[in-house]
Amino acid sequence: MLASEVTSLLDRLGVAPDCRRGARAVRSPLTGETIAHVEDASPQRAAEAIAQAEAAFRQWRHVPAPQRGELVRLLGHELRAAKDALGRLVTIEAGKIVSEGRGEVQEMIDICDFAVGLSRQLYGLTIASERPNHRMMEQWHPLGPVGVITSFNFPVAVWSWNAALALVCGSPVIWKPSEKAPLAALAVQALFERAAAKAGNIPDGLSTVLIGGRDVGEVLVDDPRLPLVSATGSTAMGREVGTRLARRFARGILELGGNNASIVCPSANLDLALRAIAFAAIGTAGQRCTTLRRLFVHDSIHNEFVARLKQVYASVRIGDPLTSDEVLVGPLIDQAAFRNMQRALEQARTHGARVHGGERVDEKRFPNAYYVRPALVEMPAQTGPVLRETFAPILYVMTYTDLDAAIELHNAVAHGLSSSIFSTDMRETEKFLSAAGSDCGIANVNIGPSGAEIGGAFGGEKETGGGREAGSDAWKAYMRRLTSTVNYGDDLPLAQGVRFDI
Ligand code: UN1
Repeated sequence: MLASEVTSLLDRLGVAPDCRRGARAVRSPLTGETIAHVEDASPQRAAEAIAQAEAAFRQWRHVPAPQRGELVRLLGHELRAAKDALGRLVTIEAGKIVSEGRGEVQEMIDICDFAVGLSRQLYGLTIASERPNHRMMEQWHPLGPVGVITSFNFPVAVWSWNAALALVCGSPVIWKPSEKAPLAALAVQALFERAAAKAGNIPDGLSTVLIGGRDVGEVLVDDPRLPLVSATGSTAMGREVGTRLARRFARGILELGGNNASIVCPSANLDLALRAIAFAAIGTAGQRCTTLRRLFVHDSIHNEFVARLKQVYASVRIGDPLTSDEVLVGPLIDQAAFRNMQRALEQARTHGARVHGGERVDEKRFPNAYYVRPALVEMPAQTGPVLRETFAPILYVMTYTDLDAAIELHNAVAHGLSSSIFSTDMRETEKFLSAAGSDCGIANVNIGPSGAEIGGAFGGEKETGGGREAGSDAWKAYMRRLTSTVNYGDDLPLAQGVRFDI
């Protein structure tokens, strides 16, 4: 049933029929059924794509950046027109609710707009020289073809954060999407090609999709013609990618998940905190890298607040998001995700947890899809599974009395992606944002840790990998920096007063 809807969505999005046959079955987490087949790229095709990207780079780097921006403007235009269809495909392929599927496409449109503006603002510097009649400057030049490896949970937006910037910066993009969500990637490639045809004079191979598993990713990571690889996924994956990139001195942008926490202080607006925490912990069925996974609640409000949270967890609507807009929790991506969740809950119990929810629902109706009630887990201490990221809707709740101690605990995990504090006391909020506060790449006040806008740099510290994508000056990663000193005089004064008279 879903398969025929997918066929018509792919038709509408312009995905050619020959991209839709092959040995790899694509499954929808909504029902577990096979919705399409695709073909993996052979190693030969991957090598060809890299050669083409390199050739495209030689042309594209000469195109003035504002003209490169025009291509990204047209891509944004295609995305606007396709927002409903592509959003729905994201829902079917990744399982997120319809509003989040559309939101993901909006995030792509937003970064295109950002990149178009940026295409006239790839600013360098002029630097005061210590030598008379000399000028120093810094220029930014295109870097070269960029490999982008993305994960199932944001199957298209993460590509766009990288691609929109890379393209205006003069760098072609080769994309290996998650093997769990290749259809949305093929659709985005079709939209890109439509934009390229409208722009005219776009070199072949400026943007390519390579479907496949780990072996295709490895080709991108190891090829010396790709000076930058941006990879989103598990810390285990990132550790390997980072090491292999370091071996050939390539750059990496690593975005490897988080074990994100929030602190709820006594002065917080608890109605607001409740809604924010529900979205951050339950939204996307806990499958965002920014999902809220740990919650520290002040002991003076703990019982009241946790009672309210329990009500939300017990009543939130779970199910196939295509059937009703009231569904807020879609399925887990697959059986492995379900098993990981159950394993974490089991371990939590051995650490003294009280677990509310977490069980499978709708199993009879969907024997091959994995819907769960989100789990609220009261923990006596930050131990066992609380210390790691489990990609599922589990919120571990702990109590605290002293904010400094809570911040210590907050930071005492391996990841450092996102964080937040709920408080109306500016001494508390400023402390949380200070050098001695949250050690994450993102720290918010009175909102949850997820749902970032594209204008800020996105990414985090420690085992999150250190990369930054999207806004602020993240564009610099896709360019190379050239420092130049120009002597417009007739003397040759040397820096640092060095004398060298011949
Ligand atoms: C991810 O889960 O990989 O901040 C990215 C957010 C989204 C992006 C999440 N804008 O939650």
